[in-house]
Amino acid sequence: MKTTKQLLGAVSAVALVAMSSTPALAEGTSAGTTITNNVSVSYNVGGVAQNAQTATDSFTVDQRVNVTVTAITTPVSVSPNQTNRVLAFDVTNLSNSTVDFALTTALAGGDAADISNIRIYRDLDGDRVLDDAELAAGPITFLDEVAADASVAVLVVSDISINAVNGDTFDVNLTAAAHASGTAGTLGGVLSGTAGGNTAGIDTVLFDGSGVADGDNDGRFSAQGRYSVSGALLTVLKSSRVVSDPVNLTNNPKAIPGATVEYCITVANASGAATATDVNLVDDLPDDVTFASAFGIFVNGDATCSANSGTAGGNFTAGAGVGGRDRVSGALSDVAAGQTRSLYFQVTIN
Ligand SMILES: [Ca+2]
Ligand SMILES: [Ca+2]
Ligand SMILES: [Ca+2]
Ligand SMILES: [Ca+2]
Repeated sequence: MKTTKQLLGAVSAVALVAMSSTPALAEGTSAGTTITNNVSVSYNVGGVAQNAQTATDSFTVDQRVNVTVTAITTPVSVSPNQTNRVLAFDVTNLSNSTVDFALTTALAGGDAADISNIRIYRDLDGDRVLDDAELAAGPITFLDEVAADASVAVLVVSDISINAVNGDTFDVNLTAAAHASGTAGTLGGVLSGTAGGNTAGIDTVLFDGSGVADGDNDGRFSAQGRYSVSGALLTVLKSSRVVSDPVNLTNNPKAIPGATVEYCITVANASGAATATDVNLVDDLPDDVTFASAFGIFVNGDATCSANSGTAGGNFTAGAGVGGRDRVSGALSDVAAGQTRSLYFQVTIN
C-alpha cells in the first residue's frame, strides 16, 4: 500500500511538469483573465446546521509586457558593392498578451558612408534568407498582433558600398518596442507602465530586460548583428622597359623612335584579402606607340613580367579605345590573397 502511494506521487509530479511546459502557459495567465475565488463558511447553532455563508472575490490579471530580440547569424561576411545583405533576427513576445512591436534599426558601429538602404523585412518562411516573395512584400516598420509566446523571424537588409574595404565592420542594432495590439493592420499606441496603484482594469507592467541599446523595464529590447567585409586589396602597377633600339639593339637600348618597349601591368592582392575574381585589364595605348603584334600579349605572368612567365592571351583591337586609340585588353585568372599576376606586351615608339 505504501509503495502504491509513492508511485502515485511520482506520477503526479510528472503530470505537473508536463502542464507547466504547455506553450500557452509559458508567459503566465493571459492579461484580462478574471480570477474568481469563492469561499463558503458552514456553521452550526445549538448543534444544528445553518445556511452556509459565502463570499466571492474577483480580479483581473494585468498585462506583463516582455520582449526579446535575438541575432541569429552574426557576423555575416559581405563583399564591397553587394546589395540586400541579410542579418537574421528573432523577435519573441514574452508578454501575457498579444502585442504589436515597432521595429527600428540603428548603425552602432562602422562608417555610415559605406552602408546604406538599411531596411527590415519579414522572413515569412523562417529560412533566414531574403526570398523573392519576401522582397516583393516590401519592407516593414512593425510586427502586427504578435501572440503571447510567438516568435517572429525578421531580416535586416543592407547594401554595402563599393568603397568598403577588407576588414571593415558594420554593427546594426534592431530594436523592438512594445505597442498595444490595437486593431489588426495598425500599430497600436506605445505601451508604458501604469502609474499609481492597481486599478480594477488591465494595468500594464513593463517586465523586459536590457539588450545592447535599451534598459530594463523600458518596453523595448535590442540586439546587434554585424557585417564583416571581406574584400580584395588590389594594387595595380604599370611599368615599362626598353627592350631594344635600332642602333644599340639589346645592348643598353634607349627609348628612341623605332625602339621596342615592353609594358608590364601587375595586379597584386594583399595577404588576408578575399580572392579577386573576373580580373579584366584594359589599356588604351598612347598615340605615339604602335602595338607589336609579332610579340603578342601575355597574361598571368609573374610580378616582374619575366620572359615566359605568362601565357599567350588577351586581345588587341585597333581604334577600340577611348578617343579612337588602340586597345589592349586581357583577363587574369583569380588573384588570391598574397598573389601577384601580370599582363605584358610590347610596342614600338613611333
Ligand atoms: Ca526567407
Ligand atoms: Ca495591431
Ligand atoms: Ca489591474
Ligand atoms: Ca528593455
